[in-house]
Amino acid sequence: MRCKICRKEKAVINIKSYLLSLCKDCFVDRFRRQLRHTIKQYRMFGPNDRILIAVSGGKDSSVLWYLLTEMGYQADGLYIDLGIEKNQYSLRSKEYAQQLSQSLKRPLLVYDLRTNTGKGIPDLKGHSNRKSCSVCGKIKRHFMNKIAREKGYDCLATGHNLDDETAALLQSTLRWQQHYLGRQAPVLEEREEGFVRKVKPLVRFTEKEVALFAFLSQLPYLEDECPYAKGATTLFLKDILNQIEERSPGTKLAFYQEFLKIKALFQRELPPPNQCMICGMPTTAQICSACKILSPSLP
Ligand code: Q46
Ligand code: ZN
Repeated sequence: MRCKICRKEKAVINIKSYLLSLCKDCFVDRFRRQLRHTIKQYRMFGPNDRILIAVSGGKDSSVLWYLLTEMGYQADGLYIDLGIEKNQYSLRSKEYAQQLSQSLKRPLLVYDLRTNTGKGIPDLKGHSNRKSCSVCGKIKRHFMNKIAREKGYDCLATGHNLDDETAALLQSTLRWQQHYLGRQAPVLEEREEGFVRKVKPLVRFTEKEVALFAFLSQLPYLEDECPYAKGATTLFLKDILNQIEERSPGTKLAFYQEFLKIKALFQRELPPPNQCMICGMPTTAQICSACKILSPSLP
């Protein structure tokens, strides 16, 4: 099959939702253009902003860091060492993050959970994998926000792609969780009370597109899943969405984009948060969820 744009080269991908087959060069060009467009469309950041990228050693955050650096943004990396020893997961993912930092010549901040709190995710996890991910998600969000604020970054960028966003959207929709629906967006504005601005520049790309970009650009990244990912609800929902996409190409993008048009219906004025009695970070309770996880004996 020939590329539909240049009509010369052999196609490497068939994007069914656009009825578009593309060769290597046309695919990576289009990827870059779409990323620029997304950043502009949602006014994610400007050329003078300092961006902190949550880097995991995986494909999404690696592609994001690589491209933002190539586009001339001041983007530094933040790697949170979760202390996951199984399959040497944390050790190996950190090595990939460090390798990318060196090749991009951009600083990588490393926050070691075990050194700083005395506990890694395996020590904090509950009885099931589902519990590990929910604990891990809260801990990561807490320290990413804290570090981005303390170091004075203008925004925190994550590598969430269209598959991640539609899986989260499906999960919230199935239970009509208005609080989550009201807060799901490509940009979460900074709130004075201590939440840094959060942006997701890869929201338009499927996991498959990001993986192909990483492969074609020969970007080194850790292909293994986290050992706790097995059985996670998100993977199950992604699988269902992929089956729907297979039968009806374009559904994922439409699901997400049409949701953004009606998202205001779910937005609620939030009461000003309290300051956590332990760490001072914003929380709706007296003690934030991260401090509760780290000190389970607290009330
Ligand atoms: S790192 Fe953490 Fe993920 Fe591992 S424990 Fe679950 S949430 S799967 S992105
Ligand atoms: Zn706290």
